[in-house]
Order: sequence, then structure tokens, then C-alpha cells
Amino acid sequence: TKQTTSFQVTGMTCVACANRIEKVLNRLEGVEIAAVNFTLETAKVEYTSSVVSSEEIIKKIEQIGFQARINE
Ligand code: 9UX
Repeated sequence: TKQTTSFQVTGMTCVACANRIEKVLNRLEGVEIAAVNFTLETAKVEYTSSVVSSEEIIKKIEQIGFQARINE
């Protein structure tokens, strides 16, 4: 099933941070499209939930030095 989740991302200090996160997420297995907004501090990710989970997406963002949580 395809799912779209919005994450709140903190720790980005310049717009290149957003580009870094976006690139990493777009290379992650199961992710269809990732769009990171530096100003809004959000990551909108469309993914196949049988391949990758929201927890794994959060883990990946944290691995490269940022904090993420699901945006309710
Ligand atoms: Mo900007 Mo971010 O110089 O990972 S790219 S701080």
C-alpha cells in the first residue's frame, strides 16, 4: 500500500540540509517521493508501507544527524 506521511524535522540549519535529507530519503528502498521543506521543517514522504515503515524513515533521518517525528 502506498502511504504519504508528513514528518516534522528539526536540526536543519541551512537549505542544503534539506537537500541532503531529501537525497538520502529518495535513495531509500520503498520511498517513491520525498520532499523536504527547510522553512516549514517538514518532510513529506510517499512510500510503499510493505517495504519501508515510517519508523525506518525516522531512523534514516536521525542517522544523518537530524531529529524527526510524525507530524500529527
Ligand atoms: Mo548546511 Mo546542513 O552548511 O547538513 S548542509 S548545515
